[in-house]
Amino acid sequence: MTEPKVVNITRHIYEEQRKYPLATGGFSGLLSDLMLACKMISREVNKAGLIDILGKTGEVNVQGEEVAKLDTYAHNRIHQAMDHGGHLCVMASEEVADPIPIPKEFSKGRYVLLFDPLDGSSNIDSNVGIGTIFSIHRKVSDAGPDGTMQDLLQTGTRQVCAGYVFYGASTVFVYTTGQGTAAFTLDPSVGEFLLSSPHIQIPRRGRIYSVNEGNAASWDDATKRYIEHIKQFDPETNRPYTLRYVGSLVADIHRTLLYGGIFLYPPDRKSPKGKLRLLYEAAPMAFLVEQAGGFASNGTRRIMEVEPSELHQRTPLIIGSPDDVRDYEAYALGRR
Ligand code: AHM
Ligand code: MG
Repeated sequence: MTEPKVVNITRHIYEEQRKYPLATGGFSGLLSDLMLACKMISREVNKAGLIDILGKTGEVNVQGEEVAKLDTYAHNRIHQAMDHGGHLCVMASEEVADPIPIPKEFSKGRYVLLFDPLDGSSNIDSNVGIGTIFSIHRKVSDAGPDGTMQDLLQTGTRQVCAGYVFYGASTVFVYTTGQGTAAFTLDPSVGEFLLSSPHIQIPRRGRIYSVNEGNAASWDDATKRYIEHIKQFDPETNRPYTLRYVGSLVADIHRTLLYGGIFLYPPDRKSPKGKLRLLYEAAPMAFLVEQAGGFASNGTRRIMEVEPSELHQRTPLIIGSPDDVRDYEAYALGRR
């Protein structure tokens, strides 16, 4: 019997690039720097439950360093892994208000990285899955080697890569460079992400909806009517849908990619523009889900085409199986 082929991320990128010569070796270097940081975050997330035993936030560890909160730790790990590799010209993090320049002493590259270091951080203490989300663009400004706001504020359609790492029962990395969406699972015994699904394909229609229904009283009328619709009894159209909501975007999107259905974070009174961030959350997830055959909308427009005007811009996000998201849009556009 022959052994199954084992494909790690480097080999996957190499094989993809032979088929579609999109990027150079620099790109796989960028991704492996990022994955090293994510493996370290994964290790810390796994230890989080031991925090009472090993020491609390604010305490000083054996090296005399402050023990950082997990989301600060995740931000610092990625920042430190990515600022000197020579691949990036600028970064931005959901945790930091302003763009993060590449220090003068390091050479600058032609890529731009936006990341949410630890999304769903309210779930950390309860051992629920959380994740890192990222989005990569090419540098478009030509004033000099440093990246600018113009490089950071690009529409989703211009992403060259997007992905997330899901720290769940196992650690899973899902990414796209525009040639489909592939998933890898971290084998902790060898410290490598190994290919587990070469082409994730989301069902055209699902039967799961995912939304914080606690906000229902302050949704707009279209959202209320759509959610009422999918809860009606009609076995021929597989209704009512069933509800699953983790409250960690990465966990909710991961399930949606695998099983289909719809995830919604619509506007409400507390968050009139939606809660999620366009550049760190919505656009990368939209790219991943579209590459798996799904669709992402802000209610009336394709997320991938929304032009950002600020780094931390928020947006409504309706994402998942294409037929389900189009149904929601029909309500939002007043067609149903
Ligand atoms: P965060 O970036 O502060 O962690 O917030 C984003 C998270 C998402 O992971 C999740 O989809 C959403 O917030 C849940 O919000 P809510 O608790 O309002 O349902
Ligand atoms: Mg977030």
